[in-house]
Amino acid sequence: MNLAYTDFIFTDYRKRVAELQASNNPFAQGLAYIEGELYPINEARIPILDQGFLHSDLTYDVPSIWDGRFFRLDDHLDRFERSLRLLRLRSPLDRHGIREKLVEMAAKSGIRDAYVCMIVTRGIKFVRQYAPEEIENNLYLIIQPFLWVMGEEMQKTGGSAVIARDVRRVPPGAIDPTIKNLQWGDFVRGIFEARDRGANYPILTDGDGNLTEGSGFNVCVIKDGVLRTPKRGVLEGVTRRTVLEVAKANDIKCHVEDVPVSAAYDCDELLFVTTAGGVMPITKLDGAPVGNGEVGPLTKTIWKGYWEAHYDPMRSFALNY
Ligand code: PDG
Repeated sequence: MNLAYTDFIFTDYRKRVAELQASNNPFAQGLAYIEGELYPINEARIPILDQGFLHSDLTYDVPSIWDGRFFRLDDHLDRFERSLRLLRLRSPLDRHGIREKLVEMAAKSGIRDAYVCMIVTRGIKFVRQYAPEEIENNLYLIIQPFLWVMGEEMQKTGGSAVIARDVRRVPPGAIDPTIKNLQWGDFVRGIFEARDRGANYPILTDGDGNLTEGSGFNVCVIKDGVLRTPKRGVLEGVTRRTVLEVAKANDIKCHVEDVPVSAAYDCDELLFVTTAGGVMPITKLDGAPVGNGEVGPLTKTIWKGYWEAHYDPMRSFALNY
């Protein structure tokens, strides 16, 4: 039998998905916490006057649960708390409260592989009329079955990408990309451009000849055994951090620095990394093969190490269902 490298996680994952689909738990498709109440995901509604909706005045974060274990939750909470502080937002539940609620929600749903989302919005008062201290902020929590920016089939062969030329990444002086935000105007344009050019994903530049990131993922290029990933103009991804740790443990040299666009055209291996999908190989860029056009050996090493890390008690903890 011809085993794909992706079978390492997907064989068991597919069985868990089938079990979840057969479950009659009302929360099996997901659940949401809104103003203190839990709702099945399809019945969950937000107030129309929420400034998160009207002005995208919010921040959010996305950790994951894999095979019944919460992965790097504290790292996501650290980033979330920093984002809240910088945006002058206060979560109605503190860090401990969010943690407890998410654990409770996951257990209630029975979802063993989850995309987890926490959002704090400004609430219903607009900052044009009220000072931040006068505004009560809203917290939303969501647990859904795991979402894949790149699914199993595409991971086997690698996806295709373009370097966007119609749109650049919003500059950090306009919107700070280290504060996780849902101002996705540049990414949405990038996704349309990628599709128009027959590809799956866009990579956005900083408009000054350097790579930044793509629509929901960090970018890594590998050349002559050295991994490089852009330092500025990007979200400092938790997945990227794990990837750097795994790479170092495998004697792959890593640099977080400015990465010129030319490095993407001239690399051996190209990968996108995000919580919602993990390590995603890109084997075609602007219509041309990346390296030899196949998923490369270092990508496979990093991919495996990334998923192994999900069972490391230093990085994850088991939930009681
Ligand atoms: N850069 C951006 C702009 C992101 O939105 C994300 C995560 C990352 C990098 C990677 O960060 P981390 O490794 O901490 O996950 N975005 C996921 C993707 C969702 C999607 O549907 O595209 C998220 O926001 O859930």
